[in-house]
Amino acid sequence: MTQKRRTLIATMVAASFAVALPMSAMAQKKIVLGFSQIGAESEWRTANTNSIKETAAKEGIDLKFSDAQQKQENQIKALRSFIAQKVDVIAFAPVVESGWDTVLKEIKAAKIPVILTDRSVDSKDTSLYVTFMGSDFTEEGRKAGRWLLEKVKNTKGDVNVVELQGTVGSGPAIDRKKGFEEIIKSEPRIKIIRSQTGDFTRAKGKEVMEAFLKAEGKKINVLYAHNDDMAIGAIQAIEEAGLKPVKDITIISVDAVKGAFEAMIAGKMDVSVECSPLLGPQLMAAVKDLVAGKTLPRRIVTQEGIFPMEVAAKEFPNRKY
Ligand code: GYE
Repeated sequence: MTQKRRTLIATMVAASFAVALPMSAMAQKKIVLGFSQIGAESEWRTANTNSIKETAAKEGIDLKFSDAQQKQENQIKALRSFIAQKVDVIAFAPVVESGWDTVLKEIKAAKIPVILTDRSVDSKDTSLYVTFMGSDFTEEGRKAGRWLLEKVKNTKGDVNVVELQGTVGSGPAIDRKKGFEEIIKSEPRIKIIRSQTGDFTRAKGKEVMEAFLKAEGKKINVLYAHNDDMAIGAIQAIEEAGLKPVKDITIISVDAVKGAFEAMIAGKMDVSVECSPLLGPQLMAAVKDLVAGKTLPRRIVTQEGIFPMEVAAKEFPNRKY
């Protein structure tokens, strides 16, 4: 073979590779992600689901999405079905903190990596999951508490708080209570006179606030709700009882979803502590990194702020959820 011919063949082979490579890349198997969502209990959750679905589609990840309707048993079933389907990665937002060890061990035995998103688990064996990405709920509770301390610092007399807790046993309910209490204990005038779960929904928030109003009436000075949906339900109850939110009862809430901004602009909510549901991009990035064999940080914390009603109208156009 002449030198010239050899070079020609070499060039042809190289050229055919150049064409063949992107085609084989295209034919490459898509990453399959099993995601078990808690439910659709709040505006926050809907935004979270949308963020996850949209980003998976954009990143070309095959998402197996399952809605547990706020029941742990449904989540456990979904996780087991992801094992059976041999997905590449499992991610889930655990509705409550406890009771996951058995299923997490099954997943580990199947060698499927687990990412916790939004809420965490209380498993002692931290090798059962790779990372936990989401907010610092205790800090959110502290932010709510600090806002209240500042609000009452030049006033006199008791500050009677009623608290609407999130889902019993869930990370955000436990930690938002803890963080708030940690801060308000420095001011003995602030007292939580009633505290009950409203399960993070508007309907329950309204129902429980009605009961609080019946029992305590005008004694109530402040409502601390663990999410905006419950606060919005409670605002309805307050108005129906002939009282004025903000004026008669200070309303403090968490999430800072659009509904809260609308309430603040309407003068019916004092403040909402931000909790971002837009976890899709960081989740999909983590899934890709995992499949590529990279090591993830054990904890990925979402950065967030706090929005009092005075800034609501100005901030509203910038809100994405
Ligand atoms: O605050 C609430 C939702 O886990 C952070 O769940 C989430 C909480 C959020 O239902 O609105």
